[in-house]
Amino acid sequence: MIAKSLTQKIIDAHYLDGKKIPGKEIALKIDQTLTQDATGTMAYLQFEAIGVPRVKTDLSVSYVDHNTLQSDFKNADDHRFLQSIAQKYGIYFSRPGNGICHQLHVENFVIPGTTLIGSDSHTPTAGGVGAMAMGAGGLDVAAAMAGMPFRIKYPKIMGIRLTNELQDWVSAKDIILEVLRQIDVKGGVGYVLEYFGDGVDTLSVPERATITNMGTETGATTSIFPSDNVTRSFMKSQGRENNFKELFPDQGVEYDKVIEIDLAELEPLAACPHSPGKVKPVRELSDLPVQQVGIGSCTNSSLKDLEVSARILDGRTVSPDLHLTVNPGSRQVVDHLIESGSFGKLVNAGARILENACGACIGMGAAPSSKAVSVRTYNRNFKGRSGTKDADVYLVSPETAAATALTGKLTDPRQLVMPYPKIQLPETFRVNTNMIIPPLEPETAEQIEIIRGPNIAPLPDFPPLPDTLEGEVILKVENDITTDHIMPAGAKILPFRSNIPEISKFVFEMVDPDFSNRASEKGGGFIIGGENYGQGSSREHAALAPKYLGVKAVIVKSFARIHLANLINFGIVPMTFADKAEYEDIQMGDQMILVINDLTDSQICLKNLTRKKEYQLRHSLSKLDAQILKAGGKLPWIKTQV
Ligand code: MIC
Ligand code: SF4
Repeated sequence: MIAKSLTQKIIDAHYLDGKKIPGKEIALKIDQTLTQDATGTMAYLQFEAIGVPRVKTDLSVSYVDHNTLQSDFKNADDHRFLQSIAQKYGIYFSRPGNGICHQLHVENFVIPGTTLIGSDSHTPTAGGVGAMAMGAGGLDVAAAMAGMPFRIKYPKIMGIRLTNELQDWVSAKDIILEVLRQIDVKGGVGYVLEYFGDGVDTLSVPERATITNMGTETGATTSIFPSDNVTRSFMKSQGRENNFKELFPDQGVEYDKVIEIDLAELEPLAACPHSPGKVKPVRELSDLPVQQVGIGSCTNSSLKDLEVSARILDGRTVSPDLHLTVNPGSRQVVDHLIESGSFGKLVNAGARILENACGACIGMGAAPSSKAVSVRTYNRNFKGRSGTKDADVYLVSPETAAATALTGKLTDPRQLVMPYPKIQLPETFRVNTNMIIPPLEPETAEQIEIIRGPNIAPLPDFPPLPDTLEGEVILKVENDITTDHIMPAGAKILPFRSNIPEISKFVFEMVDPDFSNRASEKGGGFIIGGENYGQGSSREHAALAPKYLGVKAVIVKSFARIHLANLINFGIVPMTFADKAEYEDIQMGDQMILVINDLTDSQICLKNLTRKKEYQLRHSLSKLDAQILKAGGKLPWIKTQV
């Protein structure tokens, strides 16, 4: 018998069909789903359109954590819509202010050995509890709620061996930053990252969750830790021991690739602007003046993260040269901080306490000043994401962030003259689920009326694709274009997530402010891009809004996984160059023709009428993907199936 990895065990237990060969498509049964409000409104509009009376998963949860600024009626309308949808369709609803979806899911719902998909790219956070948890577009989550399988490319497995133990002042964030230093933002594509080795035993579940959370930034399908005694104690401390299941890889499992991290050798690290993969030791960056520090986000807002920060700040004052924001992961975290007195320590040191929500991480308030250096415990530092175009964002551990908050300069926390505050997690957490509304009984649920404010626009209709796509190149972009470039977030734009006509006016706003107008005028066209196109978020608006503007095909050197799936779901043809050098040849304004009558053919020809040239294209579309594309996208395709 072949020794199996954690991932292979979970896949085998959820396998429905497909070839278990790396890169080939397989279908999985999905046990749990989660959504957050910024992607959830669209996901539930699509779920409604599919037309099943109640979710078919074991558990589905709708969180509200992104759009909580409520500068006008729009966010609040979305919240009411989401709450009524949850009640109608058998979904748990986590009320606004309860906390960040990933932190809450780890506290309340994750079960080792299960499958989870979420309409948020950091859903792999749950891999810290031994679940196979993946980010997906909202439509894929809607389909899973309707009981349909989730399709992924069968992954390769990268074993990450952790040995020894972290030194004082070095923490889980530095481990994932080291992974990023080694494999960068594309190194995880096609892989699941599995952690093993004796170093694993030294990490608590929230620390593991920090690592699996930010594994997303490597492009990996997901990341996972075994479910061991540490997991058992954590679940017990959350009153959920009955959900515990042990899960280990088989002895002698062979990984497709192995990387090694000696925890004892690690030092405080930082990801430099503007990529989570540009990692350097903090000591090499010391003395850089800093204007803002942010502690929190789904990466580092657990009790341990905020306790450590509070103890470092205890009795001192945040440097007058900067301001410090803290966004706790959940009410449970806050409750414990109050109990231990640490909340007061943060407040008295001068921290600006934000809501238990995504907040500054997604540019919802607390934008840094012009040309500021902002040091954050978050997971993404893409240009402009903070809300300030010319700000430089560094990603660090809570220890480094708190030390920096005191000195006003990027500071290696080992320079602080104090003993390292070692945090003991509570044996029993203060569990209080009163802000999570459980599903209604089916008879009562049926009576619920869905509440739709004026910001909830109906879904646009997309017709089947013709055999020939014609048009101009309306945009040419470089490598590593993120979904934050394609469909920016932030306080101005996020409120339109349930309104495609409105949000589409902001597509590529930071790259080319004219894009949306030009696309509409020209009746759409083609986008040409470089490597890793669409990295970052799971937001399907990065496909849906360009589609609304008439984008027909995106032709690039390579794609990021979730965005590729989203393009297919919304009927935009995704192709890659057979010869990457041909990217250079094509210019904005070139007239193109792409014949797609047979998408099962692995070679497709792109004609450039302006330059009188032909280019060979490749794709990784399965037969099913081809059908979905031709139908105009996944929703019309599902309708043909029902
Ligand atoms: C993000 O961190 O970029 C987000 C906002 O959480 C996104 C989801 C979204 O765009 O709504 C993600 O990571 O998937
Ligand atoms: Fe929210 Fe930021 Fe986490 Fe995305 S990365 S889920 S915006 S906290």
